[in-house]
Amino acid sequence: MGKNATPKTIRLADYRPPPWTIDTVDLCFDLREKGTRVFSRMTLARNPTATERADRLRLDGEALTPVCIRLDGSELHGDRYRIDDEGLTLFDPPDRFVLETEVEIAPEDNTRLEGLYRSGGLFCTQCEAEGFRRITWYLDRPDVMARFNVRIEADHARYPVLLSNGNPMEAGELPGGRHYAVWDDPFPKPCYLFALVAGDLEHVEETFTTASGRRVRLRIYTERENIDRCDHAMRSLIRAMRWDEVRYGREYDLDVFNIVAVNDFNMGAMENKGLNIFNAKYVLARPDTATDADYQGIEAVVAHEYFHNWTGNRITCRDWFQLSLKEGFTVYRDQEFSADMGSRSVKRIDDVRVLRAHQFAEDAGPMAHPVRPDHYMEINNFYTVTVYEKGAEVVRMQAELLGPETFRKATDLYFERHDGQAVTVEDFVRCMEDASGRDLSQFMHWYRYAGTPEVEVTDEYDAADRRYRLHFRQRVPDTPGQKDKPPFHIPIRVGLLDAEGCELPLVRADGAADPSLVELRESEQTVEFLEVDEPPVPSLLRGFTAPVKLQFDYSDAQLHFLAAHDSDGFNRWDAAQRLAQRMILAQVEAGVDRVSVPQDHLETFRRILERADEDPALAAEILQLPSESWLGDQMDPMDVEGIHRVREGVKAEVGRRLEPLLLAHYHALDETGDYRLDADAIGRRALKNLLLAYLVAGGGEAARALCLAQYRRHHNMTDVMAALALVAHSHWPERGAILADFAERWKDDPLVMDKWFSVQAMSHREDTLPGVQVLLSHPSFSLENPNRVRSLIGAFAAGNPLRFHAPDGSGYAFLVDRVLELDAVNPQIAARLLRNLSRWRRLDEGRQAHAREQLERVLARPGLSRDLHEVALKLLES
Ligand code: 7ML
Ligand code: ZN
Repeated sequence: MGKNATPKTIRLADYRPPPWTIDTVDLCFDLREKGTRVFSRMTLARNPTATERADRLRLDGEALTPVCIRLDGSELHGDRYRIDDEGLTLFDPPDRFVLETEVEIAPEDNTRLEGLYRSGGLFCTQCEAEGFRRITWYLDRPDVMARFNVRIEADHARYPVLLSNGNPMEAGELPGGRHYAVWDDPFPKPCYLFALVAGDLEHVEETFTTASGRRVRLRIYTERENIDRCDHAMRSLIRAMRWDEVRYGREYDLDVFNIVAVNDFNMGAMENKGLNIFNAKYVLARPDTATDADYQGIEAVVAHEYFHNWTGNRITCRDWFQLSLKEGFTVYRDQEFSADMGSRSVKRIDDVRVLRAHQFAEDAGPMAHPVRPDHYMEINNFYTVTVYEKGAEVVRMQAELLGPETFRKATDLYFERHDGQAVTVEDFVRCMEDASGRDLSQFMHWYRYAGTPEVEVTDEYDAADRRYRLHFRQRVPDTPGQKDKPPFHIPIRVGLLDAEGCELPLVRADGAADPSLVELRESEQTVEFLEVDEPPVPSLLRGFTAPVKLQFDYSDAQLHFLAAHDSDGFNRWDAAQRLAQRMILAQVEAGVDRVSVPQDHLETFRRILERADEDPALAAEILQLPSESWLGDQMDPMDVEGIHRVREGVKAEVGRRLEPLLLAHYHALDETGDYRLDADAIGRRALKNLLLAYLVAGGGEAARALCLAQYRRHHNMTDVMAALALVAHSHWPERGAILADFAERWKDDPLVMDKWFSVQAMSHREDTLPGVQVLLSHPSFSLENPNRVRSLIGAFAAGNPLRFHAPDGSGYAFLVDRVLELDAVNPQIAARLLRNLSRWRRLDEGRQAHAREQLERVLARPGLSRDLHEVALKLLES
């Protein structure tokens, strides 16, 4: 076995400041198709705040071929240093010195897509978290912040564009058809924010004038053939820049801001200082190639990466355990930005849907970890929904507790106090405390303990005293390595509705300043409301103010009432979801032969549809059934087939019973004129396509004709994909021809072909897995491209519970075959893919046996990557 055989655990408790710091680093890249060289010249100084006096300095470095090492100008003697697989050790270095090194690297062979690699005809980088060590020897840790100056040399004809961080300083010609460019970044930064791009790229350009009058040149670079798809990303960037000025008082700080779209990228995008690198999926959009969801994704990711300039770059993380300091906060910021750009409740619903479906599952499974983990083997495995989405919820709760004005004061303080520093979650929370005068020590539990708190609520109405009481009881479940947790500090927004559905005024017995905000701190707590003239219906956890599972014994009638009348859009949706879940799970558990839908559900459905004009996007959210995987998470063990059968049965029954109504609304919502991308048009398409899905499930001939016509009209990609997904599930004779038509139109467009792979991988048909097997050899597919892997293999494993969890274990065997192949190509992607097995303990015994066998097969493989090893181990240990 190789160096990865016994991965060691890194612990937060072992954090020590670096023994030396790096003040400046000058890099020179001699880019070649073969034999790329990296020259580095760094000035180092002993760190005065180091806790002990070290006699050696360890620099990280992997897959580097040494050429030369010089210290203060002289070639270093062989007994002054040692090189191994993971770095360079200098013995007895001086207190201050200049280290010059030269290494050779092989970006052309780098399929891991970490460090410097080739993507198509480009050179590009991805350094977060620990990719920089694959470029040169360095203190590859975020608390070492240095000033970078970068010179790039490359063939002029093949690589006319040479980019790095900061401001462009100089460029010119070199002998032999080569040229160079020099970039200087005036802001000290950790090396994970380093970036370089070289290639033959086109760009679009705009000028942005900041609030204080600074002019910034904005550019988005892409391959020539995609230059007509950059508009939306550019407009999103400008909106994000303005929003950050208004909402947080944050201005951009360099002369240029560049975005590059690349085809081969492990994640969504990366916030490198002044040079964001993006997965092309989150830049490129045109109405005929991108869906509404794609457009919204681009706006959110562009904003997310831009917002990192302050939350991540100007203020960075002390160590990787603090990852949520930048990611949780930045996700919160991008969520609020999107909420301001579109419909706030719809955005909240979408975010909570992701949180509940993925983060709650993570928190309840073998990979559960706190928002701030205290140990890891491979940091790449901790870019999780817990660190990101629950981390965002934890920031949101603090904003909720402080209120908007105080929260703004607190963030102002954070930016002022910590600008230019590498800090911790405690530093952030201390700013919240200092700005508000509140004690948030109990609140810190949210960072420290894993597991989703469960809050049980009961109520009591006292007619004689006109008092209404809510009794709360909270419990935080045990998670791997953490038992018997103390009660959390939980903000719960509430409202009370009278029989007409009107808000009752809230008068709190405890005189709370904000009577609608309940702050739980105890395991059991009661809140009393005064002057309540009738027994109210409580609307609890409005806007989902805390990432908890809230239990209240609502009657069906109360839920129907809330779904129709709650002034909180989020809770209208939530009530409808609870009802649908109840109805479906009851029938799954009863094992009914004939699925039915009660009359009052149809009535609520009708009522919401009839009022849908006010907010079609919200109506589409409310009328959507909970997903199979969410429903599965509510059962123990989950009944994969039962859930699928009943959920489809409900859809079909609604489609049949409401057919005329659905058809009428479908036609009313259908776009006649030009395609528009505003919130209303997006909402109308979402609702229309949901109705189409119900109609097709109902099985009527009219629905099928509508669906085929919608595909053939090719009006916009949202409508095309909605129709194509329904076609892909179907046994219609046209299915083959339509899928072939789509592939023929889009075979040269990889991002669109990803959609074609996904709809086939997610098809309910029994022949889906063999179909996916065949698609592995499609000319557009490649195991080396993460987007292709996600769209075919990831979509099958994550988006098709029925076929992935086939009772014979074939889905698991297929996944593990691919994971093992991939581990040799791209360990990060392999490890992510394997996580699709993390629910395996929640399945029946037969499926568990198959899953265990496959996980054991992974662990038995010699030479596993650290990434995959850690995931397989944790999944089996549970
Ligand atoms: C989250 C990112 C990474 C990993 C991007 C990589 C990032 C790390 C990077 C929300 C929106 C867009 C991208 C991501 C995401 C997983 C998710 N610093 O900016 O966080
Ligand atoms: Zn981020």
